[in-house]
Amino acid sequence: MSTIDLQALIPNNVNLADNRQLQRALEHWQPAFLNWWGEMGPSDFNAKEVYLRTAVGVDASGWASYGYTPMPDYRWGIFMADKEEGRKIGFGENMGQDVWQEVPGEFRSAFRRLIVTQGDTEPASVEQQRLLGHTAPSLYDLRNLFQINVEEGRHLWAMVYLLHAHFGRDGREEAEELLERHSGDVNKPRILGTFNEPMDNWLSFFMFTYFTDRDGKFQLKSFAESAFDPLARTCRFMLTEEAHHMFVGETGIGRVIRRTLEVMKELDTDDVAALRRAGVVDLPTIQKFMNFWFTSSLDLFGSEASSNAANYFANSIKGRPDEAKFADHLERDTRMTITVSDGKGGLMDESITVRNGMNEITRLEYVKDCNVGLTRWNMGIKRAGVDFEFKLPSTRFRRAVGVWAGLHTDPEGNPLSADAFEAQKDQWLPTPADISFVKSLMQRVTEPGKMAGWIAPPDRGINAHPIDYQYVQL
Ligand code: BYC
Ligand code: FE
Ligand code: FE
Repeated sequence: MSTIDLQALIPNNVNLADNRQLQRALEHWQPAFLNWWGEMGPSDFNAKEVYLRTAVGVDASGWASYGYTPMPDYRWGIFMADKEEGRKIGFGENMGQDVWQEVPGEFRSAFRRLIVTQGDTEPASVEQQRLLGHTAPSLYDLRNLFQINVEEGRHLWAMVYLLHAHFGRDGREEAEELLERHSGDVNKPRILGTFNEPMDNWLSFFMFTYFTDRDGKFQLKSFAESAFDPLARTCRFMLTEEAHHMFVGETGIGRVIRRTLEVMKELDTDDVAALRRAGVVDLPTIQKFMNFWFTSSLDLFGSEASSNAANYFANSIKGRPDEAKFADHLERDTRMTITVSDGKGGLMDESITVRNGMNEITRLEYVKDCNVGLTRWNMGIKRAGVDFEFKLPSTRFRRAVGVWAGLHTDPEGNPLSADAFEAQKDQWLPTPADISFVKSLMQRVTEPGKMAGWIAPPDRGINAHPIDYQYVQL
C-alpha cells in the first residue's frame, strides 16, 4: 500500500515529500495551473460551492470523498494505482522482463510525445466546456459538468507529474506549454482535432462525454499495459474517474431521447417542426450530432496503418486495451486486413502487419463499446413504440485522419464523389440551422430538482442524495 499525504500542498500518494526538488518544481507549476484555471476554466462560477467528489486515495472501496467546495479550492492530487510487486512486461519485444520504473533513454522521446499528447487533451476539454455552466439544464447537470472539469484538471496534474518526475528540464518545459496551447486558438491550438472543436451546447457536451471521453478510456487502457510502470499505474487510477464522465454522456443522451419520446407520445407526432416547436430535439437531429462527434473521435485513434503505433507496440511502450485477452502478445509476423479506397470509387482490401494496425484494432474495440449505449437507447425507443433506430456511421465516414481522410462516403461507408457528398451532407451532419435550434433550447434552469424542457430528469441523484438536492449553491 502506498502512503497517502492529503495535508501536503499537493495531495499525493507518490511520496512527494521525499523528493524536495521535484516537490518544489511542482509547487512552482501549481500557481500557473491555478492561473490557467481562473482564465480558461469554468467561467463565472469559481466562487460558488459545488458538491464535488475528490480523489483521496486509490482503494477500490473508498477512493473519493464528497463535499461542498469552490472549484479553485479543489484538492488536485497526484495518485497512482498501487504497485503490483513483480509486474512483468506483457507485450512486445521486452515481454516477460521486469517493468521499468524509469524511462529507458532510447524511448524517451516516444514516451514524452505520448504523455504530452495525453496531457494536452485534459485541459483542452476544460477550455471547450468553459461557457456551458451558463446554460445548464439543471443544478444536477451543472454539478456534473464541474465534476468532470475538476477531474480533467487532475488528469492534467497526473501527466505533469510524469513529465516533471521523469523528463527533467524538457518535461518542465512541456508542462508549461500544456497551459499555453488553447482549444481553438489559431496560433497555438491543442494537438488533436476534436479538442479544438467548439462546444457551445449541452447536446454536444453529452456527445463529447459519451464518444470523446471514451477515446480517453481506450487510450488509458492501452497505457495501463505499458512497460513504463509509473505511466501504467497513473492511467489505471485515471480510469476510475473516467467511468463517471462516460456515465454523464450515456445518461445525458438517454435523458434527451426519453424527453423527446414523451413529447412525441403527448403530441402523437414524429413531425420534426412540431417537435421543435414543442421544445425538444427530434431524433434525426440527435443522430446527426452523434455522427459528428463519433466520427471526430474516430480520428483520435490515428491512422489505420501507423509505423508510430507499430514502434510503440514492438518496444512495449503502448499496448492494446486489455492486452491480456489477445492470444499473441508479440505479433511478429502476423497480418490483418483493412479496407481502403481503390481509387476508382470502390473499396479494396489491403493487407498490413498487425503491428502497423494497432490503432485500427483499438478503434474497432472502441466502436464495439460505443454501440453498447446505442443498443440501450434503441430499446427505449422500441418500448415507446416508435419506429426509429440510432446507428453509428461507418468508420470510413467523414474521416480527417488515416486512409479515408479527404475521401467522401455516405454513413454506410459507400464511396461518394465530393459533389454527391456535398449535396447530401445536410441529412447526415448538423447544419447551422440544427445547431442554432439546439442552442435556442439552452436556457439555464437553477431551481433544485427542475429540468429544462428538452431533457428528462435523471433516475437518481448523486451519492444517495435526492435529485432536488442543492448540488451547486448559486
Ligand atoms: N488530430 O501515425 P499516426 C482523453 C497526427 S482522449 C490531429 O496515425 P499515432 C480525453 C499524429 O500526431 C485520449 N492530428 O498517429 C477525452 C501524427 O503526426 P505527425 C487522448 C492527429 O502517433 C475527453 C500524424 O497525425 N490520448 O484523454 O500512431 C476529455 C500521423 O498519425 C490526430 C491520446 O491520444 C488527430 N485526431 O497515433 C478529456 C493518447 N491523430 O507525427 C480527455 C496519446 C493523429 O505526422 N496519443 N494525428 O506530425 C497517442 O497514442 C497517439 O498520438 C495517437 C495517434 C493515438 C493520438
Ligand atoms: Fe481525462
Ligand atoms: Fe474524462
